[in-house]
Parts: sequence; structure tokens; C-alpha cells
Amino acid sequence: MVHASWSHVPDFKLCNYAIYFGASKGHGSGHSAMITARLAAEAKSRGMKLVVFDPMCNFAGGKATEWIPIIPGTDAAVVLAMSNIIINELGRYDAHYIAHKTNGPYLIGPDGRYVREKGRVEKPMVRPGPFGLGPPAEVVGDGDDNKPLVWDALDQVAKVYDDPGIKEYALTGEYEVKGVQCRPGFQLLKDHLKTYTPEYASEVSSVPPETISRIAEEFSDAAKVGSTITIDGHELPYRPAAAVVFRGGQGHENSHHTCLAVSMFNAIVGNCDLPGGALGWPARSLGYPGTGQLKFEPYKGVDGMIETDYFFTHNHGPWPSHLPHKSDDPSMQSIFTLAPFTFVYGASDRKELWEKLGLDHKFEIMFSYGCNTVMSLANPDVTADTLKEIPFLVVFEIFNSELTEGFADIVLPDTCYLEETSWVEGYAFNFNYAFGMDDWCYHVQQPIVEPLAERRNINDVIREICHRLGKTANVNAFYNRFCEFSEEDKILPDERLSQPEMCDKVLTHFFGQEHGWDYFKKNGFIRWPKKVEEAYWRHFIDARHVLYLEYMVDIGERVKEITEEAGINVRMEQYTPLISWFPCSIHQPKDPSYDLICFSYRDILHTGSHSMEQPWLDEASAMNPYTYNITINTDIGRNKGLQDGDLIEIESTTGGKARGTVKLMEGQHPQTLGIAACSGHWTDAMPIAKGKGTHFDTLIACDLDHVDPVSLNIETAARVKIRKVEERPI
Ligand SMILES: Nc1nc2c(c(=O)[nH]1)N[C@H]1C(S)=C(S)[C@@H](COP(=O)(O)OP(=O)(O)OC[C@H]3O[C@@H](n4cnc5c(=O)[nH]c(N)nc54)[C@H](O)[C@@H]3O)O[C@H]1N2
Ligand SMILES: Nc1nc2c(c(=O)[nH]1)N[C@H]1C(S)=C(S)[C@@H](COP(=O)(O)OP(=O)(O)OC[C@H]3O[C@@H](n4cnc5c(=O)[nH]c(N)nc54)[C@H](O)[C@@H]3O)O[C@H]1N2
Ligand SMILES: [Mo]
Repeated sequence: MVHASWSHVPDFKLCNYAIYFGASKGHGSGHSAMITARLAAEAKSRGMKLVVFDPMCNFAGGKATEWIPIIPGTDAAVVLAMSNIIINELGRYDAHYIAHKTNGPYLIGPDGRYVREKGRVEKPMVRPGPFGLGPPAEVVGDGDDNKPLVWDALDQVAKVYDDPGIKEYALTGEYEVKGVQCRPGFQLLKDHLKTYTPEYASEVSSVPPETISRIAEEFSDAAKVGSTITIDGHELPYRPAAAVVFRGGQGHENSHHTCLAVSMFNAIVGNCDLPGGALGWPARSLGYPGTGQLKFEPYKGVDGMIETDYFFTHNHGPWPSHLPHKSDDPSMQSIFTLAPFTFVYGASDRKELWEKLGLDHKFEIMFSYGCNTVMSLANPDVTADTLKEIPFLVVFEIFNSELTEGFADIVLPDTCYLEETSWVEGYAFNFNYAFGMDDWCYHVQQPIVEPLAERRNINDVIREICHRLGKTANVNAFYNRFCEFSEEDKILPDERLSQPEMCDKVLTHFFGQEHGWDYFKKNGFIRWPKKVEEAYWRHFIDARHVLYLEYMVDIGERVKEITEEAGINVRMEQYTPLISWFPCSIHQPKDPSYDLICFSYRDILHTGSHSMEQPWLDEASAMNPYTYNITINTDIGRNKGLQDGDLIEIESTTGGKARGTVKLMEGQHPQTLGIAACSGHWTDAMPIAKGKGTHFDTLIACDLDHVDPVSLNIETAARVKIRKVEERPI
């Protein structure tokens, strides 16, 4: 929606002031962990100031110039208060960026919608179905024949937003257009932000008001709004300050608004995908110079908003999003069209939801590849309930796990990365490419040992299954489309390519005849310089992102209609176009004896839940005080009569119970408990990992009441109480 990417990072090479809201990028976790570790270390030694809002002072906070403890799930309140200070008190925002790169200047009528050239058209436009799947769907926005209007402050007249004759976009004020009173979205936002005083944000987040004001001022100073930098002959805006958010800040019932609050905060200083600012993972490639292949870029879509075909699949679909409609889709994503994923299949209330929607859904088969759903999703009792109902479950794994032992009908031993031949690892997500001006690089995987025992690569197995089903032509058609093979390069319908043959085909297509599988086998990777137009694409591409969430009006109306009719209770207040902070269930316990908020964070030693069985990492984990222990603020712990090594039981408001040992910690927010990684394995198949650490996910729920009602992101923190116990196992 903003960066045409999965996530964002500071432009480490040029940034002088970075703020993290629950992210650990550059400290051994987060995405592209090794690229960011190198760049973050260089930035720190160059003098970049790093301010980390985090409930604990561990990997991110411990490396920060300044650690600011915060109550989980309250980041947006702080961000909005800082935005208020920058816009309304300091008046130091980047008016040019807001006018040209966001929908801030679009005129908003009394109904909350854009004021358009031809007024409101009742019949929405139709575009391909969500994610290119399913039948065509109605889309928010009216398309090219009925554009939103802006006000030209010099000509004193309304024009369509992309009229080449616009002299000066009005960002503030009130106007009358075609008899309608309207104001630019930015003016509405500016007024709305006034309710976010530092005192209010402080009450919510526990961050002192003077800290909020100071950081806002430092950030807007550091951003040097108005300054420019020349790179490779191009003069670009220079904005050496960035704010980023990831799983910590975003994993709550107010996720959609929290992420967009951080993006708005960046937009205020005009720094997105520009030198020194907040960068998405590379979203624009002009193609490998020799062949022009591997080309992708964001472009101007409906109502001038950013769209991209590359990210995720070649069928992202339009932005703004599709309008909700009733369908027989049990994921409920035809209703919650702003949700990229669904929680429904593993939810404790799924049957109730389906019944209310008149759906009778049952899975017949599940294929699982590289996830341990029963460990890593939410309370295993709930997940197990879903899994038990699936008659046939096939798991591709490299170890036996809670999922294979408890639920799989067939376990297919997959190859591990040391046994694999693959071209796709260098492609996959844009995570594989370094951001900023660092070179492009494309790598492959090649086996360094023969697959052990009966291991077979999933690719071969899936293709074999498809072949036996008579679907080889479909598989080939998929690859032809995915790789964008030319007519003469297309895989023939009945052709069955081995993995090395496929590698050769794809690599020569991308990088030319001289760079086939043989070249990569010898060299491992290929690299080429990035262009300014790629690294800092925002300056070169005419496309906007949202500050005013106009899509919420139409989408909200429909969500309300559909869910009310079905008798499903959705917290509709989040369907507002004005970016806001909303309290979550963790902030409002019905029973005050649940006095702590328990959260989880990445341990740099571990990956997901599965590295817990690695003997070396187990040894290292036992030597550091965090991996296998539950952290609590020292004073609070002592007040509760606890000392290091004591056993406690944690009970959450949603009925989960877990046990583990305590580690008192000065650098921890007094109202919180921290649990590292995803530990607490219980299967006999993992004798090293079994019984070590605490299974955090037991404490979290998976149901409609504990998701963000817009993005369907589940609440990843829990409201809990603790008591001292004598015995360990649970
Ligand atoms: N080593 C390692 N690296 C990984 C992974 C791994 O398992 N191991 N997993 C990968 C994956 S799948 C992901 S999604 C990324 C995640 O990447 P990040 O989101 O960067 O990693 P986390 O450690 O989960 O970061 C969360 C931080 O937020 C803090 N936090 C928790 N709740 C809140 C809150 O409400 N507000 C604020 N301000 N802070 C909060 C935590 O203490 C922690 O410091 O990492 C990827 N990289
Ligand atoms: N407590 C806690 N829980 C969390 C999080 C957290 O921070 N804390 N973070 C959440 C997030 S952001 C994410 S993305 C999820 C991740 O959750 P999952 O994706 O479920 O990750 P894991 O639990 O590590 O399970 C990965 C499985 O893949 C297997 N595997 C590894 N390599 C291969 C391979 O090459 N081939 C095959 N076939 N299998 C392989 C491993 O053995 C392991 O069993 O966890 C979520 N849950
Ligand atoms: Mo993740």
C-alpha cells in the first residue's frame, strides 16, 4: 500500500535518525537479517541515532542510542501525538511530498468520500477478483473517467488530481465545489490529530509526554525537509530520518491503523523510498541490463494510488481494494477485503461464523510445507481442533514435529537447503535483494551433500503428483506465466523438466545464454549495479499512497451491512478514514487481577520453533539468560516475591496456561512479561528441545474478538496473571 513491499527499513547508508516501533532489523533478526546486520552496524558506527520503542531492552533496545519502554499495542498513540506536534505545533511538514505523493490534497465531501469530477457514481467499477483469483469483483474508486478533485490554490478552482495544469495543490482550507462543502484530506487529518496530545498518548502508552515531544522535534529536525542530494547526476529530496514498524508494533488488534500511522509519520517528512528515509525492500527493477528480464515496478493505479503486479504474485489486484461481497469463500476474505491473510481456518469460532454466513465448510486434504502450525499459530488446543477434522494431512518436513507426530497421515521427508538444487530462492520475495544503492544480486542453491535416506525435494514430489493427476500441462502453464517465458522459450505442455534443466531454462531466460546453470554452479550468484531510479523510485514514479483512508467509507459500509445481516459482531469503529489509535483487548481486562501483558520476540539464536532441536543452539541458549526464561521487570518481580530461576505459571484471559522460569530484568517495562522465540516443544520427536523454554502461543486466542477487524491480524500479545508454582511440566 505504501512501499509496494512486505516491510520497510531505514536507508542505513544515509539515515541519521531512525525510530523503531517493535522491530529488530539489523540485530540478527527481522527480514534480510544479514544484509540489515551489516548495514545497521555501519550506520551505528557512522553515528546514526537509533531510538527504539520497545517493552524490553534486549536485541533492538540494547543496541539503541535511546531505549524508550512502551506498553505493547500502544505505538500508534505515540506516533499520532508526534505527528500532531510536527504538523500542528512545529508546522514543519513536507508539503511538496504530501501534495504529489499522497492523497492528502484530494477533496473530501461531507460523506467522507472523494469529491469527484462527475459526482458520485453509484455503480462501482469492476476489476479482476482479489489476488487474481475468482470472478471479477467490484472495486473501490471510480477509475479514469471520474477522477477525484483537488483545489488549485493559485487558480482558485477545483481540478482533477492529475491535471497537468495544477499550479499549487491546496492542502488546507475549506472549499465549495459543485455546491458541496469540502476540505482536503490533509486538513481533516490535521484537525483529527489535535486530539492526540502528548498527555493523552502518554496515559495510553506510559511514555512521558516530554519524551514524545522531544523525539518528534528531533525526528523532524533530522529529516531536513527541503534539502536535496545529488546521486549519479540526479537531484533528489534528502530525508535522513526514518521510522519503521514490524511484528512488535503491528501484531495487535489495531494493526492496520498502527502500520499506516507509522507510514503517515514518514510521509509528513516526505521520506518514503527516498535517500536517507524509510525504504521498502526493492520494489522497482528496470531489469537485468543484458536481457531486460526481472523487470518489475509500482505504477499509478485506481485514483492515482500505487499498484504493483510483482509483489507476492503476478496478480496482486487493484489498490484501493475490492469491495466486500457475500460469497461461499470460507476464508471470509470476500468480506474483509483489506485482509491479506485469514485467521478463520484455525479460529475457535469458525463454525459459528460459517453457520451465520450460511456456509458449510469442511477441509478434505491439507498439505503443509515448512510450518509447525500447531506450535506457532495460537493456543494449540484450538489449532488442534481444526487439524483433527481434516481427514487427510500430508506434511513435507525435515524433522518430525508436533504437527507430524500429532496430525500427519503421511510425512514426506523433504530435502534441506544443503541438499537442494533451486533457482527460486534468488527470486521469491524481494527480501533477497539489498535495499538502497547496494547492488542487485541473484543467487541459486546447489547441493553440497547428497540427500540423506529417502529425502526428496518438494518440487519433484509435487510435480510427480501433478503428473499422476494428469496436470503436467497446468504446471507448465503456471511456470510459463510466472517466469514470463517468450513464445519460443515456453515449456511444452507435456515436457517434464528435471530441476537442473528448469534452473538452466530460467537462468538463461533471466541472464542470457552465457549465464545458465553451469555459470551459476561455478559462481553461485550474479550481481549488477542498482540505478538511482530503482533504489529511490518514489522520485521517478507518479503514484500516490494514502494518508486519508477513503476506502474505509465504502468498505466499512459493506462490511457493516453483511456482518449485521449475518449477526456477526465486528468492531466497526476501526473502519474510519482518519488514522487513529484503538485500544485492544489486552488493554481492557475485565478482571484486574490479570495485571501484566505478555509478549514474544525473536531470539537471534533461533528461527521459528524448529532451531530449538539444534544441539549447538540449545547449548548457547542455556548459556544466555533469555532464551529459555520468562523476563519480568526486577522491581515488579521482587514485589511478587520472585527471584531468578523461580517457576511460575502464566494464565491468560483467554484461558491459556503455561509454565516457565523467571529472569528478573532491569530493562523491561514494569507492566510486561517477555518470552523469547517459539519454544516449549512437547513432542518426543524432539528430545533436545522438549520441555525447554515456555510455549508462548498457548496464551493467545484465535477468534474474531482477538483480531484486528480490518486486517484480520491476530492479537499476538496476551493479558495475563502469574503465580509461583513448584512443579514444571504443563
Ligand atoms: N533470528 C531470527 N530472525 C528472524 C526470524 C526468526 O525466527 N529468527 N523470523 C523472521 C520472521 S518470520 C519475521 S516476521 C521477522 C520479525 O521481525 P521483527 O518484527 O523485526 O522481529 P521481532 O523480534 O519479532 O521484533 C519485535 C520487537 O518488538 C518488540 N515488541 C513486542 N511487542 C511490541 C509492541 O507492542 N510495541 C513495540 N514498540 N515493540 C514491541 C519485541 O520486544 C521485539 O524487540 O523476523 C524474521 N527474522
Ligand atoms: N511464540 C511465538 N510464536 C510465533 C512468533 C513469535 O514471534 N513468537 N512469530 C510468528 C511468525 S511472524 C511466523 S512467520 C510464524 C512462523 O511459524 P512457522 O512457519 O510454523 O515456523 P516453525 O514453527 O519454525 O516451523 C517451520 C517448520 O519447517 C520445517 N522446515 C525447515 N526447513 C525446511 C525445509 O527446507 N523443508 C521443509 N519441508 N520443512 C522445513 C521445520 O522443521 C519446522 O518444523 O510463527 C509465528 N508464531
Ligand atoms: Mo513472520
